[in-house]
Amino acid sequence: MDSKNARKMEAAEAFAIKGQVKSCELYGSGHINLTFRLVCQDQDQEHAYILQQMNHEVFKDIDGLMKNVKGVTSFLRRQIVANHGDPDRETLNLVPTKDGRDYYKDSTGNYWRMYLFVDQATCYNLVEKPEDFYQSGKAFGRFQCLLADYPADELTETIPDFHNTAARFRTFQKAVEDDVMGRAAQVEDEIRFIREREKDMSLAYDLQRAGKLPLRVSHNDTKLNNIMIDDTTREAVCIIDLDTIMPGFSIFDYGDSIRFGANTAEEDERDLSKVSLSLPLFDVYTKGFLEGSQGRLTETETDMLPYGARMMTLECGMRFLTDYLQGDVYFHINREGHNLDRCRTQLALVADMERKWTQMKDIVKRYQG
Ligand code: ADP
Ligand code: GN1
Ligand code: MG
Repeated sequence: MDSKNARKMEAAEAFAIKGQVKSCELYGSGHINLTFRLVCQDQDQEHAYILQQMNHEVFKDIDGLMKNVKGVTSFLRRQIVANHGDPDRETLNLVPTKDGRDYYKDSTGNYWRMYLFVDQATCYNLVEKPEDFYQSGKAFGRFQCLLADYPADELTETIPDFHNTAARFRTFQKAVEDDVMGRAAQVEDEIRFIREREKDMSLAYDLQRAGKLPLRVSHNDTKLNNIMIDDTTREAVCIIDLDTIMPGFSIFDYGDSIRFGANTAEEDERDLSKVSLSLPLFDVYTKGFLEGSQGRLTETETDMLPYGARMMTLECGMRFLTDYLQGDVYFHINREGHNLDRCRTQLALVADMERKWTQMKDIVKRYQG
């Protein structure tokens, strides 16, 4: 067994699993953690789990992060039970280690956690049915309502300035200036595109400072593959990837879902002619999100939804380009130039949103009520 496999098995065995490990394979398409599907055999029964090696380069305070996950999942579990739902499927459930902890530090200093595997549900990278996207809008809108009563002061800010786009821009400028990989000359068009939009980047925080945009406990990473759609009922059954739950803006939770799910192409599509904002998908998600939010959003928040979508897309494109310039040190890549491909889809999508700006505004107005 090589050392990576040995560590994975060491980690799996540290948790209170049922039966013997049968298989443990890489799983999913997340960009940050290393995720495995673990299957254990207990006599004639199989039990499946998600085993994750957490990225402690990205998340510096693993203990604080895991306190957030534990706190939020316990809080959600109580609400699901009160509503007669299925708490083993409708929220993430941490599996404790054999000595009763929420995570495990292995012999080489890596951090691991385990969740029950949510079966018969799928995470999509592209919307297959518009109804699924409507359901995910409703679920993310509702999720923010559920978290409205969560004590925000108990949350650790797992990545400071996570959606502070102006701060992200400063990091981007520095990456262009340093140009450690000698790649800047090759991406002048993309750099110019981003720089031309600098003035819009601080609007959300400016409004917040002026008391016009509330900070809310939000998910902050609401892309379609962070929500599980039930294979039978086609309802959004479980919101996953809770690493970035912290105070943020509702418009950015909405916006990140649009960025990923209302794109007619995948996030890393190389053929940019396939990239566009689908207005029908924008429409159904907006409907779902506003229904799920149950009238809790202020007028300014609703007015700012299209801005949230455009800003999350621009910010994400800028983050991919920053990482490309810095040598692909943040997002996992599977091929040469992967982060540049991702950046280009995001910038193409921003350009299309700018072309469709009036229609986006009109759709939001229609559901504003
Ligand atoms: P990352 O931060 O790297 O995106 P995620 O927590 O989103 O990691 O997990 C990566 C993928 O693993 C998800 O997109 C999903 O496909 C799968 N996954 C995560 N948790 C579960 C779970 N409890 N049950 C089933 N699949 C899961
Ligand atoms: C990362 O962890 P994952 O793959 O769900 C990233 C998001 C980006 C997204 C782009 C902690 O999300 O912020 O929007 O990639 N998560 C973190 O696909 O940086
Ligand atoms: Mg994820």
